[in-house]
Amino acid sequence: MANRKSKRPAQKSASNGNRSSLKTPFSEDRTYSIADLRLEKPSFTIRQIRKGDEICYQVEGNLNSSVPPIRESKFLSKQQHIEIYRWMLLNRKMEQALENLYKQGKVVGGVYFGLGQEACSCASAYALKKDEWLGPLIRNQGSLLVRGFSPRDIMMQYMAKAGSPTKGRDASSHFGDINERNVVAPISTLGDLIPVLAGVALGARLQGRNIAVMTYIGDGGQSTGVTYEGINFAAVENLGLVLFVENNLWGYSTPADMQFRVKDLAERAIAYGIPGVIVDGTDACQIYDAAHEACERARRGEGPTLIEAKMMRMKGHAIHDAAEYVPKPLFEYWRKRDPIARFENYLVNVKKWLTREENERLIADVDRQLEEDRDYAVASPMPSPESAAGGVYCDGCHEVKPKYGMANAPERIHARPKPESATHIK
Ligand SMILES: Cc1ncc(C[n+]2csc(CCOP(=O)(O)OP(=O)(O)O)c2C)c(N)n1
Ligand SMILES: [Mg+2]
Repeated sequence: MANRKSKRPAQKSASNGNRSSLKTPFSEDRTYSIADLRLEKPSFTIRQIRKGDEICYQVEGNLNSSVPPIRESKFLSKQQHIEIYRWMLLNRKMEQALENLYKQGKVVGGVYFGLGQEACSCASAYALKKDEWLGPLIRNQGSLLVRGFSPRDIMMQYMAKAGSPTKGRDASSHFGDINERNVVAPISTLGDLIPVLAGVALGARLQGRNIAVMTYIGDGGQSTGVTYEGINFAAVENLGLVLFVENNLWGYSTPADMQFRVKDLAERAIAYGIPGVIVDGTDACQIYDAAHEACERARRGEGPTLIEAKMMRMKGHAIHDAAEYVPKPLFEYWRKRDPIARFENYLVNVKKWLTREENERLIADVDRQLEEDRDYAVASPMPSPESAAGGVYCDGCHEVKPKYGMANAPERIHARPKPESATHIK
């Protein structure tokens, strides 16, 4: 995937994982390339302008291009397509239910949405094996569903119910499961999940296994120092980190065009010496294929992959933010590229893998599940006041056991591949 031979002439520049000829790991002649799976390359920029006393954003470029088709997956079966579609629907409809619960005053705190990003959350997490690890961010509720949390768990969490994953001690998404689902809880300090997940991969390797570990970082969060440190550590140690850079064009109210000078954030991979891939973040097949190849590379012990998913945050930062600063034509452009509507059209009309009736039944089934889960969550009790001080600090309640075997330091030396195989051109 990312390590494709470039057609461009050799250039002399900094060291990179995507070398075209590898007689030695530090050959003088280097060419670099970033794989790009997209079938459309949006070309517009967002500029800050002054209108009288007001500062606002304006979008310039071609916003009238036609919607691209879904890219055929190299790996997914018909059944797997339908499963991913169902996860995406569940993701979207659960967030709609959460929005309603918030408006009814039943949610404690805010709600964060992944509207427009469902393909990225669901199809990425779908590429992991059950015994591998995921570190989601706050928008990746779809990833949590795929890893086995139910809408009931997530809704109860937002309502701080006694039966929620944190038993009412946190009101949004700071929960994980280190026993069954192998999910590291989101860390609000952006970027910190990256070294933590790299550490999980290192831990597995010390226990004799090369596994894939997946996490996410936004276009805003990727600027943090710890992002660099975490990716670099994973790169140097050839750890199986699969990092999705979710470029949704906004970090709070700052447009991506005002956050970094590189054209594509996947280019950052060049400086880390690892493969970089660009995908259309609204195309579930592209997301899955890039994630699958990166996971396979991780399992072979060949190290990390950086995947930039380009899409658009279709709501404000959180429920309190009406996103008034986003130029309206940008919403219109991305609404036409809705990941669920496009995937539905692909399955029903292009592939004809779902009849209209089957699709309607599937949607009704998702609605029924959500209704049941919402009713259960609403009716379930709040924690008792006496329980407030319990379960805050670990008092030996978390027995941390090796997952894959006993740690064995010499194994690590054998498991770690030579630099050549980590950067080899396929
Ligand atoms: C290190 C750090 N700095 C600042 C924040 C505050 N903060 C929370 S979300 C956010 C915007 C993040 O934007 P982006 O990374 O693009 O993710 P998105 O919200 O678009 O998914 C910021 C600045 C934080 N949580 N951590
Ligand atoms: Mg962003």
